[in-house]
Amino acid sequence: MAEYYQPEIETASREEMIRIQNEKIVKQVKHVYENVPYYRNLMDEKGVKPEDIKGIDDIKKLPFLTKNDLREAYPYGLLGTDLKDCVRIQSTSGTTGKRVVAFYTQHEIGLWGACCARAKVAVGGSNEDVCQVCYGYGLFTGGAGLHGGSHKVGCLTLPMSSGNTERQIQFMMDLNSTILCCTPSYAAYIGETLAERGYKPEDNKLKAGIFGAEPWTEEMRRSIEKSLGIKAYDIYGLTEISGPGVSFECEAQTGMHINEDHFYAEIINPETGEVLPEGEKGELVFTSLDKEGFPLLRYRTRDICVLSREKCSCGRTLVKMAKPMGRSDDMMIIRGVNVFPSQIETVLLNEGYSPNYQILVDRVNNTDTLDINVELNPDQFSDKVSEIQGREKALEAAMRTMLGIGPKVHLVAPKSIARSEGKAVRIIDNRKLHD
Ligand code: DLL
Repeated sequence: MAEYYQPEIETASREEMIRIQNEKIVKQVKHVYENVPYYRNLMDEKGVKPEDIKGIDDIKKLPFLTKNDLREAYPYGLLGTDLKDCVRIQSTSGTTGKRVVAFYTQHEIGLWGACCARAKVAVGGSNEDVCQVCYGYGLFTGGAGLHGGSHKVGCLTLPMSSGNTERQIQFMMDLNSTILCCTPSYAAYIGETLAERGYKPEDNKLKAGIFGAEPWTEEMRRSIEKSLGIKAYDIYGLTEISGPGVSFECEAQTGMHINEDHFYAEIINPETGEVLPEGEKGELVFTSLDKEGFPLLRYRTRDICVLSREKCSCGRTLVKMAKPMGRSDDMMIIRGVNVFPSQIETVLLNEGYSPNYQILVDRVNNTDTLDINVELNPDQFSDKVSEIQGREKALEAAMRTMLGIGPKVHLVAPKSIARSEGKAVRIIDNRKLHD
C-alpha cells in the first residue's frame, strides 16, 4: 500500500518535477508525431516539429485538441498504438453530443489505477478499509477507476455500482464500509435515505468519501459531511485523459493535487488560447505525458478553474486545482449575465434549503427567464401560502445578490424532485428547443 504514496514524486521539489516533465514531454511528442497522423497533421499545419519540443516550456508551441477533434477522429483516429495493444475502452456519457471513446493499454490501466490509489491513500485509505464503490460501472469511468485504485491499495472492495439505494445501505451497514465513492449528489441522497430509515450519522462506520464527476460546492461538502458523519473529499478527472484520479484531494481539503508527473496542466484564456499565469482563472488544458494508447496533447477540457502552487499542509508539492466551477458549457448566459449552477447551490445551502433543485431556463418574448424549483425540507413545509411566498421572496433576494439577476423561485414539496444516482442533471434549458 505504501507504494501508492510516492513521496519521491508527490513531494518532489519543483526542479525535480520539471526534470521529470521535460524528459517525458520530449519522448511523448515524438511518439505522438510518429504514431498519430491526426495530430501530426495539426502539428504540420502549425509548423511545429518534434525537435522543437526540448522541454515542458515548449508545450506552448503545440496545437490544442478539442472535443470536436475527438469526434472527428472517432473512433480510432487518435490511437497511439496498434489496436491489439489496447485492452479496454471507456466512454463519456455523450450528454453534449456524440460519445467520445477512450482506449487503454495494459500500461494505461495500471497508470490509471495508480493515480486512483494515490487518491485513496490521500484520504487515509489502506488495506484496513472497506471501500464501497457506487459510481456507475460500465462505460463510465467512475466505477472502474475507483475500483482499480481500491484494489491496488488493498481495500476490501464492494463493487456496488450506482442505484438500488436500499441495497447500498444494507451492504454499508452489514459489511462496515469505511470509504464511500460516488457522485456528491448520490452521497447526499444516501445520507437523506439513511436519516429516513432512522440511522444517525454515528451509526455507520464510514470515515471518508471520495466524491466527484460533477461540480459541487463547499456548502454541499459540509452538508454531506454532517449527514454521513465523514470527511468528504473531492476527486476530478475526465474520460479523455483517463478518468477519475487526474487530481485528488488530500487531508487539507483545499483543492485537488494534480498527478502532474502523468498529466501536465495549463490554464488558458478560453477566447484567445493564451496561457495564463498561475492563480488566474481560465480553461484547464491537459497533456498526458506518458500514455501511449490514447496520448492526448493539450486537450481542452472546457472546465473553468484556477491552479495554485501554494504550499500544502499535507507536504505534497503536486500543483493544486480549485474545484471547477462547472464546465464552460454548463455556464448559462441569462440576459447577458454568466450564471453557474454552483452559485445557485451555494445560496440554497447557505439559506438552509436542501441540495435538491432544478434550474429551468427559457426565452419568453425575446427575454431569458430563469426559474428555480427548490425542494422544501420536511420541517420547512407549511400549508400557509403567505409563509411559502415570504420564503420564496427572501430566496429570490438572496439569489439576486449572488447572481446579479433576479430568478423566480418556486418552493416545491419535499421529495418532489427526482434524486440522482449518478451525475445530477440540474439544468433544463428550453431556449435550445427554440433556437
Ligand atoms: O466524470 C470522471 C470521474 C469519475 C471523475 C468519478 C471523478 C469521479 P467524464 O464523464 O468524462 O468523467 O466527465 C468529465 O466531469 O470535465 C468535469 O466537467 C466534470 N467533473 C469531473 N470531476 C469533477 C469534480 C468523469 N470533482 C467531466 N468537480 C469533467 C467538478 C467534475 N466537475
